[in-house]
Parts: sequence; structure tokens; C-alpha cells
Amino acid sequence: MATQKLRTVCNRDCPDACGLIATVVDGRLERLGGDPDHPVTRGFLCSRTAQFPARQNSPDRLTTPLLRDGSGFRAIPWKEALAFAAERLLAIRAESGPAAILHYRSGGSLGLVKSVVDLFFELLGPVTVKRGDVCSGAGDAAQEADFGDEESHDLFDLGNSKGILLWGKNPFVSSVHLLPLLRAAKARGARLVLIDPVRHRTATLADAYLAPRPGGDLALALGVAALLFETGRVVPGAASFCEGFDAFRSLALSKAPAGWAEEAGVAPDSLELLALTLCDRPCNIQVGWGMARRSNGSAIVRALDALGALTGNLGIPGGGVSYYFKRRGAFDTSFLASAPPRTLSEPLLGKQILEAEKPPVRAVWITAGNPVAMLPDSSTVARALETRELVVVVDSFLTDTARRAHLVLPTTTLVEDDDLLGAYGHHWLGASVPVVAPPPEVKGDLEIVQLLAAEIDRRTGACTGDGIAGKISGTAREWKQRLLRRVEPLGVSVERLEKEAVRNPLAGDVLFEGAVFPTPTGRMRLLSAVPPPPEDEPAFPLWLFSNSTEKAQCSQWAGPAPVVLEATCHPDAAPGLADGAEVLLESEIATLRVRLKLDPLQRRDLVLVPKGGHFDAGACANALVKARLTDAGEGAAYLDCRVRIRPT
Ligand SMILES: Nc1nc2c(c(=O)[nH]1)N[C@H]1C(S)=C(S)[C@@H](COP(=O)(O)OP(=O)(O)OC[C@H]3O[C@@H](n4cnc5c(=O)[nH]c(N)nc54)[C@H](O)[C@@H]3O)O[C@H]1N2
Ligand SMILES: Nc1nc2c(c(=O)[nH]1)N[C@H]1C(S)=C(S)[C@@H](COP(=O)(O)OP(=O)(O)OC[C@H]3O[C@@H](n4cnc5c(=O)[nH]c(N)nc54)[C@H](O)[C@@H]3O)O[C@H]1N2
Ligand code: SF4
Ligand SMILES: [Mo]
Repeated sequence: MATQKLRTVCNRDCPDACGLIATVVDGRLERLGGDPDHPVTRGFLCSRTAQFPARQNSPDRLTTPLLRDGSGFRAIPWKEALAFAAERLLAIRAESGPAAILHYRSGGSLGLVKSVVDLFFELLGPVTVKRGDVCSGAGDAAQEADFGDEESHDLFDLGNSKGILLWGKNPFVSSVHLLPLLRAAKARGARLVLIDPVRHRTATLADAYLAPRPGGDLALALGVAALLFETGRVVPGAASFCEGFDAFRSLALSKAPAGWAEEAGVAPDSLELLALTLCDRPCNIQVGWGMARRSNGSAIVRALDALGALTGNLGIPGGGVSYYFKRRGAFDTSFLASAPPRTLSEPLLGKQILEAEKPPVRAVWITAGNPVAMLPDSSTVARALETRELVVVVDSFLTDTARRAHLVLPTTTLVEDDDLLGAYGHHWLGASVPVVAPPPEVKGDLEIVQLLAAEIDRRTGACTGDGIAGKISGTAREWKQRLLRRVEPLGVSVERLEKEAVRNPLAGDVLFEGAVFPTPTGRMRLLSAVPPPPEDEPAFPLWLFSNSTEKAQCSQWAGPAPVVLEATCHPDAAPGLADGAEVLLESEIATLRVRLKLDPLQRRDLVLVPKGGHFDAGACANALVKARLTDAGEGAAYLDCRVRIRPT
């Protein structure tokens, strides 16, 4: 038996971009562990990826192209698959123009070489692509509006913080490599405060826990601001480095702190707790990505940015309002984006596909996404795909989305990947390399579009060089070199990244030093208006939370996928119903059978189900979630969903 230990990098949509050590026995993946030499990974992995070998070796893995045949699929060779796709795409382009083709790429893998797939579609078209971002659109827009940029202090700068506010953040599930830093901070006496309507394990790590009303954070933050103004604790320079200072002051003081606390659903002394923690500088605010998926989500993040500013926590070590790390920042993707293509709003994708005109969307090509399970209003997304002339899905499993395709193309997994990764939770870069060979008929996204381009060129009579194939040619390694052009002179080569994680040399340690911001005036901008609080919906009194769980990466489950979702709530939210009972969870648009889990520690106005799941199995949160936009950034307001629980 030949046992090898091989190094690669995790490409999943996760802040951590871990260094992986794969144990490979006779060419088969047996174990995945964390790279002990990676400064953030520190030798351990999350449970979902530690369990990945079972998924890698699963009999459900797609190993050949599949063509729709009546209600099922039949396996076909690549030659036939490529001919079918090229013929249909070219016919649709010729008849309706390239905008009749939608390319939807999501976060199944975050590798940068996958942007060559975008380049292919740009050259074929430009085709229609998505606009907005269901994941972080609202928060991105907030930080860009306030600061003119979106980045974070170095992760290890948390070592300087005296206080850390975990605002809508559950590191035990969504960013496990933050935990060692939080534990170290606590051990040296830093104060940790968790603010989250859902009580979860992170509450056990925090010194204090606040459970505001869902979306009540805006009122909570404005209440803290009001208290800071009233008690003269706003830092003296704030008016000079903040645009819109007076308007923000009026907004905060439009209500007394106690009024804001009531609106936020917290006790009035919670405001003082937060004010004290923030004023004991330096204090860092860790802003969760999920919290902003609300109709006031962008305003919430802007209010947190404002708190960082008023308390003098911007531009200093140990401070900052950390939402995102520029994971693409080191890479040169200037080969992309020429003519602006037609766009459809991602959160509203199902409806917009159905309604698009001039031209209608006739074909949809899906890369690294499972929109039926993961976008809001699953049924409409499903219907939108079911009614297209051509749907092609590139995936390694027959997902809810792939089942609606005419053609499914089998692709590589995270241990067969050959790519470059940045992280949205720290500044280290990495290169993934295949540690096992894919099954013989499985191809990476890059190879798939290169083969398709050659087939298209052959059919259009394009010669080498003036066709598409010539413009996207090159091995994965050559594309990696091209992407690294900017940082290669600073010592970040492919060879080096294949050996070790390297910190992005373009990223600083402390953001906005001297409270100078990359806005036109050099000052940060404070929010001046807020969306109205959401109205009560008496028929649907509970807020539906669909949070990340440790068992899954979005729709990719580590073990067997659920056939019935577990729904957790306070006993008073499901009066007369027993723990473990099967009940109906109803929203305005759908009903799901779920298994009830009663938890007296939760707020009485919410119910919690896992994010992701399987739509066709009747176990997918997004069946219940209406498609709605966030207040800015075209995010999806997943968490504005209201539901009720009924007996079966
Ligand atoms: N295990 C696991 N890890 C993941 C993922 C996964 O699917 N599984 N997904 C990855 C992806 S794609 C992303 S973008 C990130 C997501 O990372 P996060 O968005 O941080 O993860 P979530 O658990 O969805 O949300 C974090 C917390 O926000 C809280 N929250 C929701 N609404 C509010 C509110 O109104 N106020 C406050 N204060 N808190 C609120 C939720 O209760 C939850 O505990 O995680 C990544 N990591
Ligand atoms: N209700 C609710 N819905 C949510 C969220 C929520 O909090 N609540 N969170 C949202 C968030 S944060 C996100 S980021 C989205 C995520 O939505 P998606 O990105 O659609 O989610 P994934 O389940 O990661 O699906 C990606 C698919 O990519 C495939 N894949 C993996 N690697 C590769 C590869 O290298 N190439 C190709 N071609 N395919 C690959 C996987 O097998 C999987 O089927 O979901 C959003 N949906
Ligand atoms: S999913 Fe995230 S935490 Fe888990 S191994 Fe990958 S990068 Fe690390
Ligand atoms: Mo995400």
C-alpha cells in the first residue's frame, strides 16, 4: 500500500481557506486534516470538510456527462456532450443574440482560475450574468458607502483588542479558525460580547450575550450612538473625519436611548454595556455576513461602522469594523470585463429569468451553484429552469438544480482542484493542487470551457488565434501565473504557494490609519436615513432563521442530507406541540413538514432551520423564503421570512 500525505488548499465558500493535508492511500482519499504550518489553519479543520472523504468516495458522485432522456438521464461520452452544448448555444446565439444565454456562477468553489469560465462566456457573448450578491451584497454596499473600500485589519491584529463584539456571528459554525484567536483574547482578559437573536454555542464563549429582536440591531446601534452623544463619549475628532456627522447625530438623538432599546428588544442597560466595551479602546467589531440578509441589513452594517467611528476605533491597532477580507485583492483578473453585459438580479433570479424580454433567457449555464436550493423562492427558480430550452449544469453531484438540466457535466471536487485561493477571513493566499486524480471522465471547469471553445470554433470556422479557444488557452498553472502577475515581483510565486501559505503582500495590518479613508473627501460617510422597521405580520408571527450548520457547506451536506428539516424554537412559539413532533412550517409561499426541537433558551419570536437542504426532498429552507432585496447592494433578504407553526 502506498500512503502519501499531500498538501492542498480548501476551495470552499468559507472565510478560512485552510491548508489541507490529505492522506491518500493507493490513489484514494482516506483522510483530510488541517495543515499545522498554516498560520490560520493551525492543524485542524471544520467538521464538514474533515468528513469530506465520504463525499469524495461516494457512489453518488457524477462520473460521466448526462443527457436528459425523457424524465431521466442517460450517460453520454464527452464528444457528444460538447457537440450538443455547442450546437444549442450557437443556435440560440444566432437566433436571439448572446444575451439569451445566462451564465450563473456561484460559490461552490472560490478558486480564481474559475474566472476563465467567465471569460469564456464574455467571449461567447457577452451573455447575461447575475447582478448583486445574495451572500454579502448588503454588507459590501454598506462598507463601500462608508469607507470607500472594504477590507479588514490583519486577523492577528485581534491580539491587540481589549474588546471584541461578535455581532451576528457564530464562529463555532461559520468560521472555526477565529476560535483560537477569540480564546486567546479572552485568556488575556479581553471582553467578548455576542449579539445575536439566536442563542448558539458562541454564547458560551462570550462574557456577555444580547439577543435583540431580529433586525433590531439598527435600533440597538442607534441607541448606543444616542447614549454616546448624550453622555459626551463621542471621540473629539469624529466630526472632522466623518461626513454627515450632524445628520447622524440628529438621527441617533431622534429617540431616547431607552426608546431605541425597546425597539431593539433589549434591556436599556444593554446599551451601556456596549458603550463601555466600545469606549474601552481598542475594540473590534466582528460583523457576521448573515445578519445583513434583511431589508434593513445594509443600514445595520452602516450603523456598526458608525459606532466604530464615534468611539475612535477606526484606524487603530486592535480596532476596526471587520466584515470582509479582499480575497481577490492580490490577483490580477484584468483579463475580464470588457463590454457591460445584460444583468439579472441574483436574489430575484427565478422571476427575472421568467420575465426577461428582448431577448428572453433561452439557455442557462450553471457553474458551481445550486440556485434551486440556495436562492430564495426555490419553486420559482425551479420553474424558471424547467421552462428553458437549454440548461447545462457543471457539478459533481446530481443536485436539485442539476436534476432540472438537459445536460449535466461532471466536474472535479475540492481535492482534485487546481487553482488559487484568497480568503475572506484573513490575508493568506494559497494554491490548490490535485491530491487525487479525478475519475477518468471527470473534468475541471477550465478544461470544460476550453474543450467547448474548441468545439464552438470548429463549428463557426474560427481559426486558431481569432477564435475563443486561443484566448482562453493555457494550463491551470499558466493561468495561476497570470493571476499572480501583480504579486509575483513581491515574492508570491505559484511554486511558493504550492509549498506554503503566503500573506498577501498588498494587504496592510491596520486599515485607515490616521482615520483617513479612500473616499473622495478622505472622510468616512455616516448614514443619515434608515429604512422603517419591518411591519408585524400577525398571520405569520415567527421570524425564520436559516443559519449555517456545521453539518453542511451551503447545500453540500457532510453526511446524509436531511429528508425532514429540524426546526428549533422556544416552547411558547409552538404551544401544545411536543419536542420531536412532526409539524407544519408555513410561510406566505409554501409549507414544509419539519421536526420540532424545543429550546427554552431561544427568543419566542423566531424559529431556526438549517441553511441549504434538499428542495426535491421537501427539506429546503428556501422553499419558504420569498425573493426580496436588501435595502442596498442587491443582497437577498433571506432572513425577513415570516412563518407560523401548525400541527399536521
Ligand atoms: N459550517 C458552515 N460554515 C459556513 C457556511 C456553511 O454553510 N456551513 N457557509 C459559508 C458562507 S457561504 C458564508 S457567507 C458564511 C456565512 O457566515 P455567517 O453569515 O456569519 O453565518 P450564519 O450562521 O448564516 O449567520 C451568522 C449569525 O447571524 C445571526 N443573525 C441573523 N440575523 C441577525 C440579526 O438580525 N441580528 C444579529 N445580531 N444577528 C443575526 C444568525 O443568528 C447567525 O447566528 O459562512 C461560511 N461558513
Ligand atoms: N435560506 C438561506 N439561503 C442561503 C443562505 C442563507 O443563509 N439562508 N446563504 C446564502 C449564501 S451566503 C451563499 S454564498 C449561497 C451559496 O449558494 P451556492 O454557491 O449555490 O451553494 P453551494 O451549496 O455551495 O453550491 C454550489 C454547488 O457547486 C458545486 N461545486 C463545488 N465545487 C465545484 C467546482 O469546482 N466546480 C463546479 N462547477 N461546481 C462545484 C457543489 O457540488 C454544489 O452543488 O447560498 C445562499 N443561500
Ligand atoms: S470549509 Fe472552511 S474551515 Fe472547513 S476546511 Fe474549508 S476553509 Fe477550512
Ligand atoms: Mo456566502
